[in-house]
Amino acid sequence: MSIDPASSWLTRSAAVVSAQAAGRPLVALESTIIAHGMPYPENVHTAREVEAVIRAAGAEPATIAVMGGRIRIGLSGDELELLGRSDNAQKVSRRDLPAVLASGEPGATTVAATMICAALAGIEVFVTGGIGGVHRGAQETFDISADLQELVKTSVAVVCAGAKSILDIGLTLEYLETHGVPVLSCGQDNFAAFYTRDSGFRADYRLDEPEAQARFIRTKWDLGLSGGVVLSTPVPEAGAMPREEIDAITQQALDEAKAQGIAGKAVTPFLLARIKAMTGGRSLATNIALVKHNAEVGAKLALALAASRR
Ligand code: PSU
Ligand code: MN
Repeated sequence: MSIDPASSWLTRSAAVVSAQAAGRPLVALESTIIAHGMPYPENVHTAREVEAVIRAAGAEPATIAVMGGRIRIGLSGDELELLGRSDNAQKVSRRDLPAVLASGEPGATTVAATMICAALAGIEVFVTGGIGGVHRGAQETFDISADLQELVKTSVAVVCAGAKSILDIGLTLEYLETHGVPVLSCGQDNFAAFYTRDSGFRADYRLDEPEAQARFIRTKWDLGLSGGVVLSTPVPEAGAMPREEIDAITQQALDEAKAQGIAGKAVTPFLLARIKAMTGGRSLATNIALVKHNAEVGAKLALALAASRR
């Protein structure tokens, strides 16, 4: 039997090992949202709540991060706390993984890097807040998140509340269509826009039931059509923000980024931080509500996908 060299970089938590041994489905979670997406202590509190939602639904959460030169699949409560408090965790996307593993520094994985690690660990479903995409003005800047290429390559289902309107959502969907990445929607016809329920763009297929979502995804992979699937579900009505307010704030953040010459991997964190500051605590409440809802949808999908394998 040949030994897979990638597996020597993975360390699974005890909870993940026993879930995999028992055939209990896993749901991957990213760590950028903990290290860079929310302030302490709400980040750690939310990470724990999201894990609890997944467990209550009968699946096992596996929060993914880089720590001590290892890809960690599943973190303990203490490790979540450490990551949540740390102010030096690197933002790790596909191209950064080797460097951060080699340095031994703590790393928070983006959607792209979390997909890679989930696939290495044999996890089919990954829950996040919002995916990266084609930035507004990408015709000039070429700023297209590595998340999209990862969705092209890596066979993991990504459950999200759509994408933030800091992006050009229309071009993001065009890009995914060109590369054959299906965009499914749960609960409404349209693709969601993170803080608000409706991006104004239709998803490719509306599939409300986890069994139907699982059938779609399993069929794609059975056919050898490798690559990811986006499953978008809108933030619950009660948690959504008014569209006009978030649009105005987004425009101001974009103007500031341009004026300050922000570029490269700093663009997304800059925009997220400015929006967070300008909306005060309300955007944080929305963020927490949508991630918890995504976790519920993702856990049900993981159970249905596991059942479809038998
Ligand atoms: N969009 C959000 N929240 C986030 C991110 C994107 O609404 O936290 C993070 C995710 O980790 C995503 C990354 O994978 O930013 C994309 O960064 P970039 O645009 O540099 O690829
Ligand atoms: Mn970018």
